[in-house]
Amino acid sequence: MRIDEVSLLTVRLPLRHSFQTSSHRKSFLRHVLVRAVASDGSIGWGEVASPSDPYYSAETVETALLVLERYLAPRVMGVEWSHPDEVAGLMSKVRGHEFAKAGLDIAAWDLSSAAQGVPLSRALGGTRESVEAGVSLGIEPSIDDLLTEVSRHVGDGYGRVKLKIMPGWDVEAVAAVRRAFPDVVVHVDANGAYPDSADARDVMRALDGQGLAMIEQPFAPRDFLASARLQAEIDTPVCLDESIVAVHDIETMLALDAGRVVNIKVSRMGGLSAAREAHDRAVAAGIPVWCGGMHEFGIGRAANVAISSLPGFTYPSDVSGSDKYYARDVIVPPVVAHSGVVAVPTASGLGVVVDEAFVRENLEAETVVTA
Ligand code: OSB
Ligand code: MG
Repeated sequence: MRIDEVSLLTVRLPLRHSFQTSSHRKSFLRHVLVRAVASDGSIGWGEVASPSDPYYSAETVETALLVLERYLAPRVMGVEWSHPDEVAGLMSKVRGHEFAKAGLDIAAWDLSSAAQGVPLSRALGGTRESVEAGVSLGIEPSIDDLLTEVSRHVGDGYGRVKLKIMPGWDVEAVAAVRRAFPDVVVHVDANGAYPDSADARDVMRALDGQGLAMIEQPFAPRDFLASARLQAEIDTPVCLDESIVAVHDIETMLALDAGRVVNIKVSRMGGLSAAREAHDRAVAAGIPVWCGGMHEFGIGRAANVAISSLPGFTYPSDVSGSDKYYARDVIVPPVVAHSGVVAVPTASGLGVVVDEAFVRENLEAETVVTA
């Protein structure tokens, strides 16, 4: 295959419910959709799910646009390839910028699986026909508001709930949810908000007694040692998210016993090729994985569903239905969860139809890169 043209479409969608993590609050999202045109005229879609601001990782929407336009698209365009892993290889000279790379990588996987006439999930080695989804709930103004949110999603059939925590919003909020919903699988995600301090370790020890499935990213992304010291003190598995940007980071985690679960995010790792490799490495080491999300629009969401169909994804993924976040999605039909389960598309490629008219109605900017 050969990609001859890449359009970068910056699309803005409002969130149905504003979302707060330990670092920031947002009420709308801007993602860059990647429309790659192959030499045979076929079209592949990808999504850059970077947040607008550099608070989750160093990337932003603007850095992704710059790096795609100036470095990544020119490296990939006009080059013949037979497998999307080669596209990841072409981009590997560029250091970092994983979210930007993921946009083009997903488009390449879409093109190649569609050309073979197989669903993306099968092209990746996926074996499941449906995947279990969980919801990620932000920091709410009060514990009552949080309980209302949990109740709404449990009522929708989701059986796994992730609660965002930060210093001052942790043990009490989690205990209230545990009391009200003792049968729901709960885990917490700190997005690296805790310092490596005695106070933070007290909080983690208190959380350790709450029957949580895992504690996600308690400490700063590069602080594998703090994470390892905590894992040695508590029984609850530590899960790493922001720390795992490359497969090498999984090796570091294993060598230090800095965590016992990996959140694999397609965006954070630079695409589906890297996510699949991370899955294989974790499975070989006996480490369970699950697929994290970045509030993706439908294209990135479909990629997350596809990777979640691989056998090592044994814990419910953050691939809730599009309706959790958006009144209307960029794909038709949107991703739908029934009783917390999402069907893996059976049509070839990403297996979803992009609503280009709706994309254009919500377009902020467009850049077309040609060879
Ligand atoms: O840490 O998993 C995270 C969203 C933005 C930034 C970081 C994270 C998240 C989520 C979203 O938790 C999960 C989803 O897409 O449903
Ligand atoms: Mg996380």
